[in-house]
Amino acid sequence: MKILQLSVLSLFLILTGFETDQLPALQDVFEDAFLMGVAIDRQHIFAHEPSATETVKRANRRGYSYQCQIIVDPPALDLVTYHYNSITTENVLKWEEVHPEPGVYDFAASDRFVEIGEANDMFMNGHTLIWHNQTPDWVFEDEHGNELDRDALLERMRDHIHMVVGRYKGRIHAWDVVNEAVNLDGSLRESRWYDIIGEEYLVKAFRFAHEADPDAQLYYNDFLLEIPAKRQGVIRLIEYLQENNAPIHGVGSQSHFNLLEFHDLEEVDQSIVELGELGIDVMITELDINVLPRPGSNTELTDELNPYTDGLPDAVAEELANRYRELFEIYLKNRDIITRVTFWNVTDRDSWLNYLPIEGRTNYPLLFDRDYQPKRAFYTVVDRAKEILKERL
Ligand code: 9MR
Repeated sequence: MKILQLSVLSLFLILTGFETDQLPALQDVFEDAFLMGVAIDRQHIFAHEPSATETVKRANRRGYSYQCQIIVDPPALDLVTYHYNSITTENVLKWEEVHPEPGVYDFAASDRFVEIGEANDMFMNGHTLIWHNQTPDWVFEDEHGNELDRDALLERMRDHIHMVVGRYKGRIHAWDVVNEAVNLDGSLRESRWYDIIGEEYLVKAFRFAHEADPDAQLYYNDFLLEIPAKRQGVIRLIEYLQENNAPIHGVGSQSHFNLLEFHDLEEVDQSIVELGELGIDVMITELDINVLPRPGSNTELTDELNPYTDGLPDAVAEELANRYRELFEIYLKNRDIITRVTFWNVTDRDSWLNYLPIEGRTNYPLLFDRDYQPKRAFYTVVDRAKEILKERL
């Protein structure tokens, strides 16, 4: 009798959709593996302040800034708090946004970011302190427009890091201290930081961040670490930091992939293993898969470069799902090395790949579509992760 009652109850639950309605949360599926994170921006941070539609500055890949409008996005914030246990600032802690003019700091967005993280008990990553991009020219110049000397720039760097990291001491858990300092061939990028201070700017940035918050986790972050020459350059950079006693605790592999020219998966795997040998945390920090053709030097928007304005064809959705599955198989295999996997943006609607390197395209790089719904790639990743993690129990 009891058995009959139970099966009637399960039938009822199945028929009413009670069990299937509850979408698995990524943070639960991957709980035993690594943190699951996402980059958020003003439209999420101010989601519950509907009057906060605003125009902000964005830089394209040539460093040219343009204005764009941000419209608040409450459903996306709900999705963030449901699925993720870590958040990263997409833009609001970059120099040009948090410190737009000499002596002028704007912490409104980052304060709110921290409140959201604390209210939801999330691991928070501040992106980024020292970068060649989205850093105003005045940072490198005196009041007459002359280039600063080494000591003056170091002082400016110290003030900025102390102010920003110090404000969130004990609250923001981790920082991408230096971003993208290495060229494709493995040499150091000749940014203005490098030109004026020399390679020691790297050590100094980490020291200043550590002074400002001795408990914060401090990371180096870069892209295309799947390419051996670049990876070797990043490994050399980290070893240089370690030899000079710079407090570095982790390395972020951005992981911006392209569906049409996908990296050799063995190199993806190899890069995680080799970075793990440095003895610091390894994170996947900006994961997405661009499904559109890469424009090369073209800057004109053409139909060829924007083929899926009416939706993603089934075959491409399938390919995207398979690529994500293969990546997560590698991440899960290396789960003793990887501490966090962070997606770069919440839904296809807010991905940077819609407006960079060409404005006005319709891209589909993430696990959630423009209507906040999980895509085939979401279910493929979740199902495979459940299988793998169950096998390992
Ligand atoms: O997603 C960011 C976009 O909104 C900005 O306009 C762009 C400007 O350079 O930066 C994007 O984020 C980048 C990140 O900070 C560093 N790695 C590459 C990311 C994508 O370009």
